[in-house]
Amino acid sequence: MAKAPAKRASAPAIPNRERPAEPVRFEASKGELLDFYKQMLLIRRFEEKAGQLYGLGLIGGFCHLYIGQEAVAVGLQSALNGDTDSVITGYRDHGHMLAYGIDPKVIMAELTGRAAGISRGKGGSMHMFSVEHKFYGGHGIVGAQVSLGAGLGFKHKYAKDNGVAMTYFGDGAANQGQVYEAFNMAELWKLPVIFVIENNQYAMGTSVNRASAEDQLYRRGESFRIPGLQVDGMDVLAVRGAAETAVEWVRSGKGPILLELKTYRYRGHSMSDPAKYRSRDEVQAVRDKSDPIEACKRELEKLGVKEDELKAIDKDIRGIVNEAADFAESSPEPEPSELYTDVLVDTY
Ligand SMILES: Cc1ncc(C[n+]2csc(CCOP(=O)(O)OP(=O)(O)O)c2C)c(N)n1
Ligand SMILES: [Mg+2]
Repeated sequence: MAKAPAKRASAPAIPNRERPAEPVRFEASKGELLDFYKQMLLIRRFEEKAGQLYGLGLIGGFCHLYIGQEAVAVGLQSALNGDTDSVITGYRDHGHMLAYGIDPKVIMAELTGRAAGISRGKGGSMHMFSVEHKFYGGHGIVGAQVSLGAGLGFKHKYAKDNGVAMTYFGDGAANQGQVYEAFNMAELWKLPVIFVIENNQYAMGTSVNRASAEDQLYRRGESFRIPGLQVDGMDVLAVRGAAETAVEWVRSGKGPILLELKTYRYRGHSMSDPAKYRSRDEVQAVRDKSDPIEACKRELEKLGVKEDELKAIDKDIRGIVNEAADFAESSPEPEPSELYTDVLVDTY
């Protein structure tokens, strides 16, 4: 049985290594908190719609939803500079794109395999990409994006563009060999990379406790002298606070940092997972006690935001998502001739 998301733990000391500042929970203004709320709700409603479209057969192939993990992408990416900083993740990628301000229409069009999609309808859920938005995928090979993320960090350092590479991966991916090769190079060359482990407690049907000898994943960088912080990934303000610490550390040239975000996914691994490895009660307990959007709503209510205003926001967001779905459904599929474009045909 998975553990409930825990509170942040301090970084253990690495001998002769400066420690990052202790993260402070972000003090958001009402406007900032409303923004976080809207972004998290957009991801949730978008993913619910994607689940429906999948059920209707409008989305094919694999489809991994981000429901439950919204505070991670929103809290972290709100601290980035979209003009300079790059983001890369695995196949559970819709939320990271929405949190980076990419139009829901082109994401939904990609999911449904339409020419207007962000990868021209030829990538689908797992293979979205936008250099323009500094979103570098969307990768189906578990852990592959971590080495690529180190490469993005190398690029930022080489070009002296002051950017950082936010490199997300899962608790399962954290056991992949190439992750540690990337850690070594990133620290050795002091690359500006924020490694983010989204510990949603499961890798497909395997819980983190069953698969990981060291299940305190924020410690996984210690052998490479990369400091780590464990963060409550269900609290958008705690996430944003940790992001501030991480961005400051990395941007000032101190090398990479590792964040472990304790979170939870409510849906199955992908749309085709019946999730028999955990009980409904377990999922319900997290929903009841730790839902990131409900928690944010309670904070907003404390700041005097009224129920009516929150309802109006939900209505607006449902409108945006429905518009994205209508756009996707009414857009044409790629021309058959597109089968032969964007394909590597040379030999090297
Ligand atoms: C190299 C490789 N091995 C196995 C798989 C099959 N696979 C896809 S997702 C997954 C689990 C990964 O879990 P985690 O890293 O925790 O990410 P999450 O799905 O929880 O976001 C596995 C084993 C794969 N895609 N690539
Ligand atoms: Mg996982």
